[in-house]
Amino acid sequence: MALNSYTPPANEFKISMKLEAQDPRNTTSTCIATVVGLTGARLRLRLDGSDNKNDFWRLVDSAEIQPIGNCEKNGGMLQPPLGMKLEAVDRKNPHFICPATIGEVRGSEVLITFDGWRGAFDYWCRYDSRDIFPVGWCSLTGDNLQPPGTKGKAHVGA
Ligand code: MLZ
Repeated sequence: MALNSYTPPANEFKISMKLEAQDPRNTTSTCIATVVGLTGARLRLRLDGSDNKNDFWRLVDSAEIQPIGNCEKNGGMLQPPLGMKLEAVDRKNPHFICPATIGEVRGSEVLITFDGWRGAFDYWCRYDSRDIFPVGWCSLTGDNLQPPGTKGKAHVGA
């Protein structure tokens, strides 16, 4: 492996710019990421839908980051990051909105799994279902967000 030359690549990125990045935990998957920090010739990146616990750093000219549109241009499919978090209606107890995790994606369908509960409450729905919300939704609307359960799967990424 060659060392990098003494002429570092120019860093023309700005905070909050979006790009396509390989998911570091799942390198066959390309996701949308946001520049959340700049250090010299490196970018601090956060996959959209992920939290600040999984930030990663890439050199500005890394092949693992590409401009938006690159994946589609090459016939690829953008993916949500592994363990994208959300708040979801418990369809067996529809008065409850609970912390949840995407367990699997198939085309436009997503598998909703409830944090701290075994599979009994899981369901498949479309990605644009009105039963699923981004993290922070309940605190915006004033709905009561249930605490996670204490059984079964813990939170992915925690
Ligand atoms: N009382 C019920 C509520 C479970 C709610 C789970 N939500 C994901 C029970 O304990 O089965």
